[in-house]
Amino acid sequence: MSNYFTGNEEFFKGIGKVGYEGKGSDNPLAFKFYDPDKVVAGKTMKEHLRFSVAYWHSFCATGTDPFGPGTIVHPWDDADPMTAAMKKADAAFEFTTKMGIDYYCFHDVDASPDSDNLAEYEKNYKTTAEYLKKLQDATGVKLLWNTSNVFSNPIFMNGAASNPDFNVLARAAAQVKNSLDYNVMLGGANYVFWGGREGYMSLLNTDMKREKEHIAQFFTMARDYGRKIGFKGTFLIEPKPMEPTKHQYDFDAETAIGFLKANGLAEDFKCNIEANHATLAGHTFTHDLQVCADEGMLGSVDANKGDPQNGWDTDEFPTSIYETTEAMMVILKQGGLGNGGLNFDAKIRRNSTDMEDLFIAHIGGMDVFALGLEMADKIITDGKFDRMMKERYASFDSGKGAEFEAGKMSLEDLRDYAAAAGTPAQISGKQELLESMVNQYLFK
Ligand code: XUL
Ligand code: CO
Repeated sequence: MSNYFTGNEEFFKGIGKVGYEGKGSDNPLAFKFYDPDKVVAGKTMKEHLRFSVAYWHSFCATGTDPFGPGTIVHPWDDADPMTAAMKKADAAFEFTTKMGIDYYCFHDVDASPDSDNLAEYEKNYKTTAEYLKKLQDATGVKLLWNTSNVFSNPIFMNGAASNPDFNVLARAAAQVKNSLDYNVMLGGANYVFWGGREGYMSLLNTDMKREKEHIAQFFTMARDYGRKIGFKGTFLIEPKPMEPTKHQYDFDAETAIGFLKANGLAEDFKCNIEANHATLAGHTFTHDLQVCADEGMLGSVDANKGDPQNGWDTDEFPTSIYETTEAMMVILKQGGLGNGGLNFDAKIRRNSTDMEDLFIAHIGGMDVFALGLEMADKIITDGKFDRMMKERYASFDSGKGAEFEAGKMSLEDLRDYAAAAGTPAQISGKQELLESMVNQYLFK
């Protein structure tokens, strides 16, 4: 088993490399649908899906909730914070290589011990990043993105780039600078900004206009610095409507894209769409994906799911074949994720306490996306949905409809056309038929 990890100690003992066994397999530690080298729509599943492991949920979270302490024990914990960081990195790369996943994502303080003292923070981060580089080189695992956690430390209780205190904003900038430096060193494909505490709880103490201007300035400086030091990847904004603040500024994809365009950032930034954030915003996952795809702004995905009965970010592993099929339809139609990927920003439940549960959760998530990819490809290749969509808008393909689209008609022209055409006939949207057709693909 030693070829599956490079650390000093094996943490996930008794679990080897996860392989594909097919849908008939009873082995919980095998893929049923994800067959990495299988070619679908001209590329292997591995190339399409570009899975990534989230450091924070997988190797840091212990299952704490507001009602009780952690339940999940990490054998890589250590009383000395730097020793713990190295052991955690070993565990992360052991897990990722055993899963056959090519990418990982991390926040600065997931991997490296935080400190209020900037010099100590920087010293820790340097040592950790150098160790991560060694593990990347040894395993071939790559960095999909990193980011700075400028929301957990109490310093950031009033926000980071939106903080009313310039001193805190500068401290956040220091963390972002460090993360960009190490992103370049580690060959990161993207750099993420999730809003953290960039939002407000009450307008009675918040100058919203000024805070948003500060965020735009902050992003501009980060973009300029990143490009200066050779960051060639994509900057990503990860929208979320609420939590931790009552109102997050990057509410949803539409809002984030509008903000980027208004501030001259759309060339360098795209969106990282998280399923559970889209649903918290009152949208579907597919809605936010489609909004981005339509604008050429879909950069990457945080693959997870919420709970339809819960109004918060439960960050569960994806299991819905309907959601993944629709998501993969959007992704395939836009020609793939480019240098983005599917990052499992998902955590095992508080009472999932066996070491193997982390594997089982990722296997389930990868399988449901692999199946979604195959189904999306079938649906797109068959072309029935596209034909029905085209037919629905056919009145704009020729005649006056086409003239309207080309901007060749006035409001008076439309009035005269309506008068001549008479009362429009009812045309069914055929929603139930389309929904049933999806089931025919999934279960035939
Ligand atoms: C929080 C969230 C973050 C980002 C990275 O809801 O999704 O983990 O993905 O900061
Ligand atoms: Co996320």
